[in-house]
Amino acid sequence: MRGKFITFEGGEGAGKTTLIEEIARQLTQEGRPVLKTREPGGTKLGEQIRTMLLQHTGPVSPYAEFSLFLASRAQHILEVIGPALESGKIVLCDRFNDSSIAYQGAARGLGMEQVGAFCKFISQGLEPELTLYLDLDPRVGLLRAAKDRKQDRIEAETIAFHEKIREAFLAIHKADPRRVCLIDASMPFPKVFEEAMKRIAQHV
Ligand code: Z5A
Repeated sequence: MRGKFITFEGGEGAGKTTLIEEIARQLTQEGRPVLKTREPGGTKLGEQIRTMLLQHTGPVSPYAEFSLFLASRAQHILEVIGPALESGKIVLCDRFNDSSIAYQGAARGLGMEQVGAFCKFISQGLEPELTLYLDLDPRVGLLRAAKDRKQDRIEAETIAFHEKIREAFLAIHKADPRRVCLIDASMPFPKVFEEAMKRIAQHV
């Protein structure tokens, strides 16, 4: 692959979307080819799956939920991420395998290792070379997210659920600090951006 695959992870309202926008603007200004995308979503099929995952009312089996995230990812790699990397782009992706490991593996209780193994299979070994994990107290993140819009099905989970997600991301960072860089997302946004650009400059 000629491009660079960079993912952004964190709990609700940590600032991923805002950060990706700014990084894309900066890299584009520098004349670099950039593609912004997100999970679940990024393709027509993936966006339909996203609506099902976030807006469905009534009980959802954690296995069904996980399978839908994987389906969205497989299509995303085929249609968007793979071709962009082949053509030499810097792909900035809002969430990827680490989200499945944290949300479905840890918080939904399917097991981080098990979920990790399925993710590896579905993503056919494709791994980000850099992951920026925005670490934030979930109470603060949920308040930030609530300012902009109505809560979705996953955001509406208990605070204990969101705390498990943070613990899982911290464990993922601890297990692979070379790939997964932790950024303190409680800092003012310009500091978060500066820190993120420093990390990215080491890779692009
Ligand atoms: N999910 C899963 O369970 N399994 C999986 O495998 C995958 C995903 C791939 C996707 O929804 C959901 O799917 C998500 C995980 C789950 N859970 N939920 N719900 P999403 O994409 O809609 O949710 P999100 O990724 O958490 O997006 P978000 O809530 O919009 O958060 P964000 O993108 O990290 O934050 P933001 O929109 O950039 O910022 C939120 C607000 O904070 C906004 O007003 C900003 O101006 C403000 N902000 C940003 N940075 C700062 C700083 N530094 N200080 C103060 N305020 C700030």
